[in-house]
Amino acid sequence: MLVSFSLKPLLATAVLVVTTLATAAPAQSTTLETVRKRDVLHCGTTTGFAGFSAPDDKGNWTGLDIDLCRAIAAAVLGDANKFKAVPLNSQQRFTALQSGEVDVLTRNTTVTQQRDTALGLISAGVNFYDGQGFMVPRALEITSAKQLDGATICMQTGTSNENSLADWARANNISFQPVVIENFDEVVNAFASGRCDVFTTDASGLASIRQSRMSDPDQYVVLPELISKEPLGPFVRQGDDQWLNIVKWTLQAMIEAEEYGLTSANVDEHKESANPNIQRILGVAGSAGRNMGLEAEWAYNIIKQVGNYGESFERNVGQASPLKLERGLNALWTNGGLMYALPIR
Ligand SMILES: N[C@@H](CCC(=O)N[C@@H](CS)C(=O)NCC(=O)O)C(=O)O
Repeated sequence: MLVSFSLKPLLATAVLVVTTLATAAPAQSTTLETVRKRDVLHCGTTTGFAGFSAPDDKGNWTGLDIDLCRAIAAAVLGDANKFKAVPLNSQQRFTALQSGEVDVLTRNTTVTQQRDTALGLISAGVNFYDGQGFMVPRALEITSAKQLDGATICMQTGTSNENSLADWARANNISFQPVVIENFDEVVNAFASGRCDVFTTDASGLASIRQSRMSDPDQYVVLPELISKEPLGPFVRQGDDQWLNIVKWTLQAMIEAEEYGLTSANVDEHKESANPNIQRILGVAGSAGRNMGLEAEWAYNIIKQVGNYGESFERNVGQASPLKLERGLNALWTNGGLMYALPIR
């Protein structure tokens, strides 16, 4: 009894302190509020990966992943140019998102269960379905990954490529010498100078490196085997569902615009469309924007200023680009691919 008597005032003070702290602590801003206040979206990108996220000669960032960043800026701030690319190597990217240095990661990041759960981060969709492959100098006359036993293999620190390669090598009884380097330019140079026989990463990455970083691309071949699934897409922080929705539905809007044939060139005509689905996408009807705290024109702004997913694909990595990648798995589901937009309704 005596003990409980003497503890009472202490407890009361503790409760008072906790209550005061709780009332005094300013409410934490949501990511949408932060971005609106700053009036610029911060996107985590690569340090320079042609076709996906790289600066051009004038320092303007372009690429498929940059278009996603621009689309989020268009949806949230009404202006696709209100973004800042924050270059991050593979190792730096997750801490930069965790710490709030960037609002979203739009950078060839594979969605894995671990990254989607254990890092305090969460996937907001897939904007490029890929797989891990190998590139070798033509002079080595290697035609299949099965011939890689004993090879020296270059890759970058902090990628899913390290583990996938180890798993594949073990399963296929292949021994190899890893050369793991943190800096992207250094790993590319190590391969170009012959310090390793093989470069392994996502097939899209290999195509990009071969085309944009090798002095004579014809001297290199990408082997036919893909050893893993690498679904690449944007990530945000856990605990901000509104922001997760905004990033997720920005990507869906780009894909759905392609499904309905809405392009940057024709979207204005479609504002008069009698199709209720198109009316909802363009904000002429329904409350899609309001549901996420955005203007009714959020998706119209994306399509008008950035274009639909197919336009972005062709311009950056497809037939109108140096990479000339096939749509493959990234074609719409109606054309045999995996791109299937969740409906905006
Ligand atoms: N998709 C894989 C690999 C992505 C990745 O970071 N690839 C390297 C390619 S070697 C890259 O983009 N490097 C560019 C950079 O660090 O700036 C992952 O998410 O771990």
